[in-house]
Amino acid sequence: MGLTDIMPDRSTIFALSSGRPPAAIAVVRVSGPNGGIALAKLAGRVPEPRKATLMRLRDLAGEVIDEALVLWFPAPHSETGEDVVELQVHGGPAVVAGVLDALGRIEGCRPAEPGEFTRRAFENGRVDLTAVEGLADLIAAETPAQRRQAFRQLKGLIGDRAEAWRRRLIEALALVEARIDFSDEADMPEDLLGPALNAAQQLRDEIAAALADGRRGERLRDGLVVAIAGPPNAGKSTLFNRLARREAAIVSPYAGTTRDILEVHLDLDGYPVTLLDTAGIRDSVEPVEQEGVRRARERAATADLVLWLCDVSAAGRAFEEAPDSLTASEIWRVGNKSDLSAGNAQALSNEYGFKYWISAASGKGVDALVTALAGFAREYFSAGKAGESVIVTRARHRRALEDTVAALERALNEAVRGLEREELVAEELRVAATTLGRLTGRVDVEDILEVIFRDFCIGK
Ligand SMILES: Nc1nc2c(ncn2[C@@H]2O[C@H](COP(=O)(O)OP(=O)(O)OP(=O)(O)O)[C@@H](O)[C@H]2O)c(=O)[nH]1
Ligand SMILES: [Mg+2]
Repeated sequence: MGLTDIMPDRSTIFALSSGRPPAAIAVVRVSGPNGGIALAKLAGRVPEPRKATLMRLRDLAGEVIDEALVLWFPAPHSETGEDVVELQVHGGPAVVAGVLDALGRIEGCRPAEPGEFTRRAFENGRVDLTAVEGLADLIAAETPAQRRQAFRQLKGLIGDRAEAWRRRLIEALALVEARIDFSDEADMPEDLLGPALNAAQQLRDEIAAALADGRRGERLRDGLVVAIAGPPNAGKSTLFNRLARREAAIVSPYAGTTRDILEVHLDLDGYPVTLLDTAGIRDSVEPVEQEGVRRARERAATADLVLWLCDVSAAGRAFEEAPDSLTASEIWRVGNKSDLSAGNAQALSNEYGFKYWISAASGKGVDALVTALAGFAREYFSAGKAGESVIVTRARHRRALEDTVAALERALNEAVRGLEREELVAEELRVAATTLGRLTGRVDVEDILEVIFRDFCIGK
């Protein structure tokens, strides 16, 4: 039983699946029991399954709307598991409106809600929850690395792994339950608990190892956070705009210009980076600026990397200030306004410990900084064991796996406290299987248990 078998919605849904018209081509999809009827009404007949067929589409009054490439996927061999029609029409607004209008007039057909096609695919067991998320990530992917990760997830990298773990867990559970149920029988194998506990231990270790990934998968989805911070007027917003390649932030000669945190998404060598511009950090009595400084400190503290920017022409003042209060895992000191500095760049740079020496206004030295940022991102995302893909890409996955490990831990602890506690062991294994099932949306422990018990041979 799937999660949502309780009240299946039998209506036939349709939607424009491609982007906003006008476009060369628009794709309209229909899914549901009346898909064939709808197709017959619009195109006059239902073509051969899975074969692109050129057909005239007519409205209900018989007027031709367009000539379309039509695809017919009868259930269950379709994306949603239902009867599916795909109409590739010319992507003009009036064509699309005409097709949608004609479909809306057919009995049992209605416009789809957002995500409803995918929801039906899930309800009909065509995809699991992690694949649904992978699909959403693939559509949202902005960089090649994000795309690759999303595609792997769509194709079951975490879903298949979780399902295999869950099966093994339920097999272990079956052993424990068999011991409880058949403990009176003389010819019951002696040790059912031992193998069950071994399996539980192994699973706990494997899942814990998958969790120890430095959260790289989640970061790849959201982007590595790089915050530009530093004293007021250092040129933070100027650098931010240069990296963003647009005038996103207000730049002015007045210290204390930026108050809110600004954010842009960058693609650095295929890796996603979320770049933040923050308020210049200083003691201020002005309440709005104070709040800006508070936010700046907070976001910089949790960033993966802080670019601590200083105005090198303000010698002896601002750039002495060390970002002591910042607890970010990595901080690079960047000297800015090199064009205004008369002194020997290298000497100054060494003296004040600048890692980079740039002019945000002219762009000098910024390329080297960008290259270093890309290198930082690449290193961050490829820090794992060679050839091993991260499987956890969302907090939801992490929570489910952590809960599973905790339940396995409790099961193992119960077993240590005495073999007579097998009922409690079984209970915790059941909890572990259910939490793991939340990951993929499969929660049918009983079904699998039955299958296992059917070929369980306890002297019978
Ligand atoms: N000569 C020179 N001026 C620069 C450079 N970078 C920024 N400036 C100027 O410095 C002033 C402050 O720049 P901003 O980018 O607003 O500085 P900020 O660090 O964002 O300032 P706050 O938001 O107030 O903290 C502006 O007048 C910029 O034009 C640079 O590399 N060289
Ligand atoms: Mg600013």
